[in-house]
Amino acid sequence: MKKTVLLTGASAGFGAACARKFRGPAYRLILAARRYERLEALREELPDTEIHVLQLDVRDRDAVADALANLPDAYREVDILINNAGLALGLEPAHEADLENWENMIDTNIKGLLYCTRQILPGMVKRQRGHIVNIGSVAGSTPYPGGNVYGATKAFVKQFSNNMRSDLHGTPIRVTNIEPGLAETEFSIIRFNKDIERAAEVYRGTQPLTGDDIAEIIFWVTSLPSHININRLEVMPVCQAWGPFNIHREG
Ligand code: NDP
Ligand code: 8X3
Repeated sequence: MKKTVLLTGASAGFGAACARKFRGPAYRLILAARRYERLEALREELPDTEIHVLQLDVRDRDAVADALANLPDAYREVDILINNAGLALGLEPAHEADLENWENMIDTNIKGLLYCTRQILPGMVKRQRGHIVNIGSVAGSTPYPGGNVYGATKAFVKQFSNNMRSDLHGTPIRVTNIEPGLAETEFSIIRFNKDIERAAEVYRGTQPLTGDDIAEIIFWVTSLPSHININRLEVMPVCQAWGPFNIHREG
């Protein structure tokens, strides 16, 4: 049976890579993000795939509720929710960090994820089928200087995933938290406010994870036999061990 996948943050990085990985006749995709033209470009790139494009800011509670309550008929029954939209802003220590950046990360990484989940989950429970894949981070477990609120939002995502799985115990619904380490996407460009050189320095001399690597993992966890639940999956490139500053660089 064809599965419906709701993918937040589909306009770049892991999300766009997931759209490409889930292309084809087995899935119908709801692609959500703020940058509508990027989503339209993806739809044009994937003509063999049923796609509904949703311009959505996950921080807007009413907009999320409205958009997800009024999906076109064919897309109403979401089988897989990939809560991927998220960001880090800044790397300043807690005593110097920008409060607006903190609020933005909390609103996106925590509250946005909750708004989407709360809207989609009742239907999954009613239908007795579904899989929620949250995108956490190694930063949710490993502290690092300047990771303060970003890491705390991802710790929230990890524990919320665990607790949600407890709530759903006894149902067939699966919950997975994917926890990537160093991955080259637009993540650092956003974190450093479009300072391209500073962002490039994060990956200099390394072979980081790619969006395709993470999409492969998400596809795998959602394709496993239905009695298997991957609870947490932490993944780093080989050049990284345990923290964003513990990276082996060539040259
Ligand atoms: P990118 O910056 O490449 O992509 C982020 C995506 O999130 C974009 O599609 C962006 O779309 C979307 N997004 C951001 N804010 C909002 C919002 N308010 N409403 C809707 N969509 C939003 O980064 P990644 O692909 O790397 O990041 C994806 C997830 O992976 C994030 O949750 C991030 O924290 C996590 N992660 C990333 C790692 C990395 O090293 N790259 C490692 C571990 C976790 P738009 O701007 O169009 O709205
Ligand atoms: C992104 C990975 O290590 O930069 O979640 O926080 S890290």
